[in-house]
Amino acid sequence: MTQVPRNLQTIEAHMLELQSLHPGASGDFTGLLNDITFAAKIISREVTKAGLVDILGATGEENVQGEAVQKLDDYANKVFLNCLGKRGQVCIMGSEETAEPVYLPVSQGSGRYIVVFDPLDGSSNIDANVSVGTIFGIWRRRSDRAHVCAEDLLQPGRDLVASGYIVYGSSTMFVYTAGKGVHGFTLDPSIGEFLLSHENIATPFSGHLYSVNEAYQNDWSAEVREVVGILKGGRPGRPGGMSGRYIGSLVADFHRNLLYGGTYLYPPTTDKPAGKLRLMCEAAPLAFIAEHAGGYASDGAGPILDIVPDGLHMRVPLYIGSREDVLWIEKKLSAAGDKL
Ligand code: AHM
Ligand code: MG
Repeated sequence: MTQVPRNLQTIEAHMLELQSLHPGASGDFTGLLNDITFAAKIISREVTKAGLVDILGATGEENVQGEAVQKLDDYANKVFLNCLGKRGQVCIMGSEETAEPVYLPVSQGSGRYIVVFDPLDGSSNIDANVSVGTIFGIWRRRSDRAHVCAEDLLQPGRDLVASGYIVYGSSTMFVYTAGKGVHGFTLDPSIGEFLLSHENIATPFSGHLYSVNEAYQNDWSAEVREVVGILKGGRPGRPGGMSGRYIGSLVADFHRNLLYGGTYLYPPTTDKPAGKLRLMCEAAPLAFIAEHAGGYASDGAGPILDIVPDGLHMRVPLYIGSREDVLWIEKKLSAAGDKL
């Protein structure tokens, strides 16, 4: 007979426990996190079904119901836009998929929070059944309620209230921090609940994995080439090189390295002098997770978390993962004044 489960904790119960540490809390923040979990479940369901689209004959412009087939990243974006801040807690939403931030009416509700997200990162991998993910960051509004402006949106990662990601892999996992440890929850699809599976994640101080798209090496600076060469061959005092692992899906690469120890690199290239990844919806939320798990994230010159965005879609080079390894990379690159 199946064993009766004991000590299961749902993500909602975990968030409520967090809320109880703040006796005066209005529940707005917990409600917002709940909205994000709900959106994640909907996206997870659709991502899991993605491979069935062809079998069901929906390869053209319309699906079997005669509806237009939506690209999954567009679908995920709409799910986030529709699910979040229903109680008026959110004043601005920023998405990787949307050119301009969305300013929400705050006549009802507190409008206290700003949410920025990448609804479906790595979506080019979907057709091959490779893991994809969602990334989100939550900031607090700074100005008074009636005058929400771009300044409220353009805050550094250091000021995040919470951030997290969902990885749609062999199972769906929700990992987040609200500044009190990094916690991971695995979706049990049979009951539709995220259950606490990884409490207080601590990433190894140094790792044995490096993740970078080496096809770009001719477009890197000489310093980046040297750094990657040393990672592969073994650093002085740390003999034995690292192993390469690159999925090409940031959330999945980051998640694996967080658990096993390792570093993800997306350096500048000649045609992308600021790298590819976006500060607000990718780099800063993951940097916040990394630091709260004992890791570190850098743009090669200093902490990602200290960078003040100049726009919603600002791009940054990203070196993120095990603290000691990323600090070593930062030291090498900043000493050389990394130039292409
Ligand atoms: P996306 O936000 O358009 O999906 O791009 C981000 C993705 C990351 O998930 C991944 O790490 C990176 O792009 C891969 O880029 P490349 O193919 O240049 O290595
Ligand atoms: Mg992305």
